Amino acid sequence: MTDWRNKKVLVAGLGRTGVSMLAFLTQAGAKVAAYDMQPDEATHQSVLNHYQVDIHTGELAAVLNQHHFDVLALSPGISQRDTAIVAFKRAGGQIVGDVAILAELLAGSGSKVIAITGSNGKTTTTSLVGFLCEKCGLDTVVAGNIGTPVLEAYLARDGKTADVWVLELSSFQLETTPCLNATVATVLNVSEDHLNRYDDLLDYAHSKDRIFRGHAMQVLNADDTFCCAMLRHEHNVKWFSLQKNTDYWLNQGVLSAGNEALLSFDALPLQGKHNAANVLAAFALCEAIGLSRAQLLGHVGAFKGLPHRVEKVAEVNGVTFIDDSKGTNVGATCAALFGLDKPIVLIAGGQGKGQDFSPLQTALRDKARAVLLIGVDAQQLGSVLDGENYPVEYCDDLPQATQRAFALAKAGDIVLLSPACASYDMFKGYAHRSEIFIASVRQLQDSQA
Ligand code: UMA
Ligand code: ADP
Repeated sequence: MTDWRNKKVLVAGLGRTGVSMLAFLTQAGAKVAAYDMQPDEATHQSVLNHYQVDIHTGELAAVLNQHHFDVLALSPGISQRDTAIVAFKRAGGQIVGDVAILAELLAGSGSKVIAITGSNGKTTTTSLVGFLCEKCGLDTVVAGNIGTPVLEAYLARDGKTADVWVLELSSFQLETTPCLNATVATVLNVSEDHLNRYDDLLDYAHSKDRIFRGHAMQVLNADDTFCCAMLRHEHNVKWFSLQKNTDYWLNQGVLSAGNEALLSFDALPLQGKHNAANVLAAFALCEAIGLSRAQLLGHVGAFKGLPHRVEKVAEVNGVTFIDDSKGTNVGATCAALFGLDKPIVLIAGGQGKGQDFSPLQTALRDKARAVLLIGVDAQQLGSVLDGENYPVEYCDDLPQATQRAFALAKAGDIVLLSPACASYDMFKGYAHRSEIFIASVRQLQDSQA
């Protein structure tokens, strides 16, 4: 266990993670300073009110050159490839992240750790696993990329151990986690995202693969080439699949464990086949820590899914409106399209993050009634869909796209908002984008009443 006393630590990034690391490290006796290139005004003041620390701003390189630190405690939003950080490491400095600190604290505590990453489905699967663990009577902590930083959750326990920690981990958080040693871990899938921070898809996949370091049992997606390549022969492994007869699979609409039928996916209040994959992974993870199949089957039907993730908003004149504003990359939107079995008018576009949009061609073929595009990278997305057998139109904003989608849809169709893009060019975030979509649908409903 690291002895933090008198270690000189610079906490870099004063978002939620940074503040939680500051709180933990101060309590652990480290000599802490903080850095943020541009701290939020309220956070800056609140940190000064609670801690006696220097807060550095501006260029990280200048701060690291002017002061001596033993350790840099990095927030996930800051890449270790920053030249100042590379130089710091080369000079013998140590890098640490909040998940690595938690892993050390939990070692030998008796708590089980379920760790979940993947390009898509992390939050849904983490919430479902947390829900099932709680319903099965375990003292459960759910933390990580889902929202509550792991050390904030740890400090809130005030020394009380938990039965199980369910951690949603991003590739960023895994970059600073040398060995999580989870009880069981999964990479749900790998598709393009965050490529501005990695050399290529393989580099990004490598960072996700770090989740298996230690003795973790593996839960792997048999339908995903990257996940298959993550198999470690010395580890226990369980497979899940939407196609193949594996440990947990979807057999003609029935969630199954090998040859045992568990329940029909249609009986669950979740939309889209990708959610069947999330449920199968959740079963594998929960059974790996000893929860019984009978108990899990008793509770899974009560999980309603999460907002803005393939969520039904309303039906207007036979047209179903579905909100998948959290579909912020191509892989997510493809999964949403593949998982819905009706003709679709898709509303997409926003900030494309440099992604390759071409997988959307196949996902839309034979299924799209029309595609309506909005946002800064609309033309880039549209150029990939040129020459397909459905109309592609450009709209000024989301309300206009929603109205136009309704005009083009036929009774029995779905209007799906699944942008495959980030939202920040036009909205405050994906939840704000949903709000505008839902308000536009309500207006349509009123106009038809
Ligand atoms: N900052 C710098 N220098 C930089 C970048 C950021 O100083 O180069 C500063 C910013 O000015 C800001 C602070 O760092 O004040 C923000 O830190 P952060 O970006 O690490 O964010 P946190 O508030 O600590 O939130 C992080 C995760 N954010 C990111 O990974 C970007 C949250 O995931 C996570 O919920 C939280 O920790 C708790 O674990 C968000 C996210 O978008 C939801 N994650 C990505 C995703 O899901 O795709 C990975
Ligand atoms: P994450 O936390 O990884 O962003 P979420 O559970 O929030 O994942 O889901 C985000 C979006 O990803 C959903 O709106 C849906 O479009 C898509 N999605 C969810 N689960 C999966 C999955 N297992 N495979 C592919 N796409 C998925």
